[in-house]
Amino acid sequence: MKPIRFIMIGGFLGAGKTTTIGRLAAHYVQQGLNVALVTNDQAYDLVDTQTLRAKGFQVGEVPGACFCCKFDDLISTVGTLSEEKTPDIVIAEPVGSCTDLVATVIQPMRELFGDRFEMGPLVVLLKPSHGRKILSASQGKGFSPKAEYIFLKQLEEADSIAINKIDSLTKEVQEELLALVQRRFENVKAFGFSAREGIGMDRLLEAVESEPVKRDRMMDMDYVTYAEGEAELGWLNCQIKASAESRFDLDQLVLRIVDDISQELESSGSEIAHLKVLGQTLNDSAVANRVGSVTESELSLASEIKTQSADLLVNARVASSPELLESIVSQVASGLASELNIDLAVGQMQSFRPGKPEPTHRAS
Ligand SMILES: Nc1nc2c(ncn2[C@@H]2O[C@H](COP(=O)(O)OP(=O)(O)O)[C@@H](O)[C@H]2O)c(=O)[nH]1
Ligand SMILES: [Mg+2]
Repeated sequence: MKPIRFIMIGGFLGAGKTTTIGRLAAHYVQQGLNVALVTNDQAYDLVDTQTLRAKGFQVGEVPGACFCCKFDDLISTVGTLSEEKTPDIVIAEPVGSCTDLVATVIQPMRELFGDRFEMGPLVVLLKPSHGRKILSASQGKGFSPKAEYIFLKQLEEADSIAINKIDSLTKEVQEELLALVQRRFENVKAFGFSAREGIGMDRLLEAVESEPVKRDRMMDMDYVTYAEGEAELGWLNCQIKASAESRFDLDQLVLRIVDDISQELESSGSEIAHLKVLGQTLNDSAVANRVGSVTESELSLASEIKTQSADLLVNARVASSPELLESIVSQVASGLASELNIDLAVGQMQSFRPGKPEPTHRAS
């Protein structure tokens, strides 16, 4: 049987992984290939899974921890996706705060399941807002020194670094970023593209289709700093059921929730890594995103509908305590409910700081 080509698109929270994977999947489907996607998160109820499914793709989900700690679940999820028809390509999105993927996922898959998988390269997306801050400072100017460690390790282990969102950067900033990346990671291939606008897709495809770099040894990793960096982030996933007597604009609602949560977080001095809200009815989906405290909120998927009811999912990764996140989300839901006359029933809420990563395997 022909092996499945396995590709991972890594990168920090909000770098554009889900958007990129959606674009790559559409490209390969158009070429007649059978494509399956795998999403991953520390918690359950993932906006990304629903966003990609809403685009019509076959998506499996590995929730509860990163791929490296849920290695067996990753393999069984790909197995489930292969039940009806073996995919030609599996594209996987690791958690945006995860690194050391070559040693803990790619190499173990190659060694243990080399007959089933043809391992593709690890393409890591660079989030420009963080990249510029972190790469141009000598130290400690990024999100937080330990989260910065994770950000840099993600880039260090990449087979290629794709600077995303160039549509939002001037030519000078694009060149500055590329030079910063090339100076720091001189042996890694780097290029710019835009997942949202489809600019530079030929460069992205070339990176994705190239052979992984041959390595003599795995990257050095300090798991204590890594764990502390992850634990600086508060994580919250929650469901909200929206219903009203008259129809409301779903796009406006998801965007308002992102805006209001962001405003509260800003007043409390908490930096956002990625905040996303999905609104879904039986046939339509809307997604609003915010990828930093200084960037604007945006509607990344418009439903263009009015409805009397919708299921909402909030996924927040913020440098704050989970308790604060919980109280802000509840407070925003009740404030908006009375302002907009929509019943916003907050359901299951998971909030925590990610635990210490304990990979199932680690190649040496
Ligand atoms: N301007 C711009 N925004 C983008 C681009 N790619 C993704 N985004 C936006 O960045 C946000 C986070 O994207 P997402 O794919 O969810 O990032 P992930 O967390 O890495 O999966 C969303 O609002 C996207 O619309 C891009 O090429 N240009
Ligand atoms: Mg994503």
